[in-house]
Amino acid sequence: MSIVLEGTILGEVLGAYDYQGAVQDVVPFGEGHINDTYLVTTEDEQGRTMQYTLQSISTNAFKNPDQLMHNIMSVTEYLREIVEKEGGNPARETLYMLRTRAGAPYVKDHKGGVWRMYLFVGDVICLQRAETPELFYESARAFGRFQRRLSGFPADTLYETIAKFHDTEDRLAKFKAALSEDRMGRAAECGEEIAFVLAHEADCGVAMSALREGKLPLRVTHNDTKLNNVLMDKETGEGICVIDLDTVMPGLSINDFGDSIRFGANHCEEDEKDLSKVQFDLPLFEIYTKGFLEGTGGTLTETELEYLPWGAKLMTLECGMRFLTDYLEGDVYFKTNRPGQNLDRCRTQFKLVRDMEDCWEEMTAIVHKIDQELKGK
Ligand code: ADP
Ligand code: GN1
Ligand code: MG
Repeated sequence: MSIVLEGTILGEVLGAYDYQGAVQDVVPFGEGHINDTYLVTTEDEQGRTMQYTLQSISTNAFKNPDQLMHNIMSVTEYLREIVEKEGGNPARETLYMLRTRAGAPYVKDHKGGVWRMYLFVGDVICLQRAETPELFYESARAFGRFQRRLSGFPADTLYETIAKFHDTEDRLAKFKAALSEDRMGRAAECGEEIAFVLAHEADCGVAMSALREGKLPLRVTHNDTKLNNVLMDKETGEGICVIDLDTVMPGLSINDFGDSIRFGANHCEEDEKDLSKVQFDLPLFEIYTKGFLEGTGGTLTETELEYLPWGAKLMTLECGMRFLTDYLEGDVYFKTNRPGQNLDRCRTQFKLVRDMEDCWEEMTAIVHKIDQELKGK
């Protein structure tokens, strides 16, 4: 039995594609903060079912869909070749974007919405929290491997899909602009958080200065390495497919490392209200470091290794600043489902930054120890 989609936007969009079978079901899916994702199930005449991911891309976040989809098409095609060469399974180890009947990489609906469709990777789990250290380790290997596999990709052919995405100095400037405008009159209730940002002004320049000085290389990076952006095999727990490729562009390896630590090296929700539950977990930091360095396979420079703890701290600080900026601006960027959610998200991030500061020496020592172990020293 197929469902009736005539006259709906979903029907209009699906009509542009040559998927297999008839559509049985379309359901909202996933817990991303940016795009709207649907799982589409179809069935052909022989009763075989197929599943697809249909996604409407946030045009608020991503201003140029042509450039965005150019990046994704070229990166996924490249990854397919690399995975094949390495004897892997390209159908599971990288996303496969469908082209429309007209050969385009995306569809624009009559209201201006931008949509893409890709094969759904089945028999996987997608975690919102590091449920076990082993799964966190597997996610680290997958993100590290992703970066290694793209190390030969020509970075200058990629567009910057969000300008200055992880430019923490620019994020600070945007925060200050939102604060001085205080459009919603919310600054008064965020005194502590505002003071926290201002006390960390100098930190915001650490990675950007190292990049300008040529100490840190620009690489092809993912830039959004949350645990729920990697699919893990349901049976083996292995991290198999890195998803959410909208922000793949030239960037810093320490940020890919750092964003995963920010999201995964703790046991709380990103918007936890009870800050006593928000604690940076050093053993998880160690486990992730091990997996990531195994995955990157010796491709990181000594300076990148030295700056990994900075990646963790800066991605957490920056993300907290972004949540706070969005709160001050009226929750216009990150999806929210309750009032005050962006402020709560900001608070968890700043608590994690404080925790990291408290164990900075241990973090540095862990990176050094694991690096030495992997180099067999
Ligand atoms: P967002 O930018 O909104 O985070 P994502 O591309 O990360 O968008 O998709 C949102 C969620 O949808 C993911 O966290 C994941 O749970 C699910 N998802 C997306 N693509 C796939 C896929 N190909 N296979 C399985 N799950 C997927
Ligand atoms: C967004 O799209 P999603 O939910 O994977 C955001 C990240 C933030 C993250 C915070 C394009 O990630 O930068 O770190 O929320 N993505 C974009 O949870 O802004
Ligand atoms: Mg996502």
